[in-house]
Amino acid sequence: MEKPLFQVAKGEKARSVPIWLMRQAGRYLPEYQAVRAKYGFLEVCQNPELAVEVSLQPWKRFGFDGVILFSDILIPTLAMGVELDFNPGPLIQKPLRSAKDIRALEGSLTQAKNVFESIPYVFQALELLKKEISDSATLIGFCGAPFTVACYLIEGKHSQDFSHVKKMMKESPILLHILLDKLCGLFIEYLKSQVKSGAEVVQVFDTWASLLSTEEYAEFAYPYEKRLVDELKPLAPVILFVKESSKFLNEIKKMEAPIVSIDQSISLEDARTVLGKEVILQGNLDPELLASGTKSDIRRAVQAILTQTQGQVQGRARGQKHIFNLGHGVLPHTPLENVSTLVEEVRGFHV
Ligand code: 1CP
Repeated sequence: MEKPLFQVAKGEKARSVPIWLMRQAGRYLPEYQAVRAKYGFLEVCQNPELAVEVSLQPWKRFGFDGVILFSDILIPTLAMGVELDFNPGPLIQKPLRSAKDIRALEGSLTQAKNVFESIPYVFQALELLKKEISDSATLIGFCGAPFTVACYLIEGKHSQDFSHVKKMMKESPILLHILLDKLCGLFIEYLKSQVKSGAEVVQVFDTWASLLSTEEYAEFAYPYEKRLVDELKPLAPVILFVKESSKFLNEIKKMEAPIVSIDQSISLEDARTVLGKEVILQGNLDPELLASGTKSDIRRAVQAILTQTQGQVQGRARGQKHIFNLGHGVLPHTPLENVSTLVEEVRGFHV
């Protein structure tokens, strides 16, 4: 059977508009909370059976077209010896602040070349997931982009002002580039191994590129995103997510990523005007509207998005180079019935 998400991701026509949600597994689901009441977050990520169970929860409940591996963007840094915990966001024991810290990491990175053997549970989980979902949904792998992961490694945790990252950008940009380059090499191997283990589409998350000016984006984020996209796109469709990407769309256009995820700060129509006809767009319902809106707010917002991407223009369908998603991840306070309403409304739209 043809899978709509995989078809659209490959640039083919599908019989329906595919939908999945960033952060579709997680705290808003009672069945996820039940697993987390028994196991720590890292335990779930490192145990293939638990990771599979949690990855499948949103698919079983809502019937999304995609199943994303349950893990975190910091997990591959375990392969380079980073000491990591979560509460609930990432906590790094020894933040990287100096040339010495980064040089020490370089040694571990050389050893981490074989990411497949260093963190086998990720790839085992993908193989199990592929067997479970086979032709019923598309399996999505992912990694963080080097800049976003470097932010956590340098700050040590979520930061309000990212002052250490900004300091490194100004005072030792070469050091930052060394770190970004090392992470990029690791993530290319990581995503290639995910594809070998069954991931059919991969998404690169550059959440904290949103901190950057256009010039800084061009220097510290774009080249590494581009390397990841260039290396992976011959193997699988690649989705690029950059938070607040509207300010970088002219740069992103040059990257020729097959799929670009757009947040709610710009309409998909305007994003397409900049990015061109060929690109596949993902997005862009506001996660806050999904969490706090009424059913009719949600239905109206879905129709507005679908009319932009699927609507008829002078009798000709605009085509469907669109994967329905949110502008960013599902918020923990999102009511389950709002997610059901969203899926129902997208499913009810006839292309
Ligand atoms: O149970 C818990 O309390 C842990 C909360 C949690 C969850 C459910 C974390 C810690 N990570 C995850 C899963 C996760 N993280 C997935 C799973 C697949 C899915 O359903 O989508 C993915 C893709 C991520 C990616 C991720 N982690 C990003 C990029 C995407 C984004 O939303 O911007 C980022 C920035 C992180 C860091 C992170 N890990 C966890 C938290 C709470 C955070 C954010 C912390 C912060 O605000 O800085």
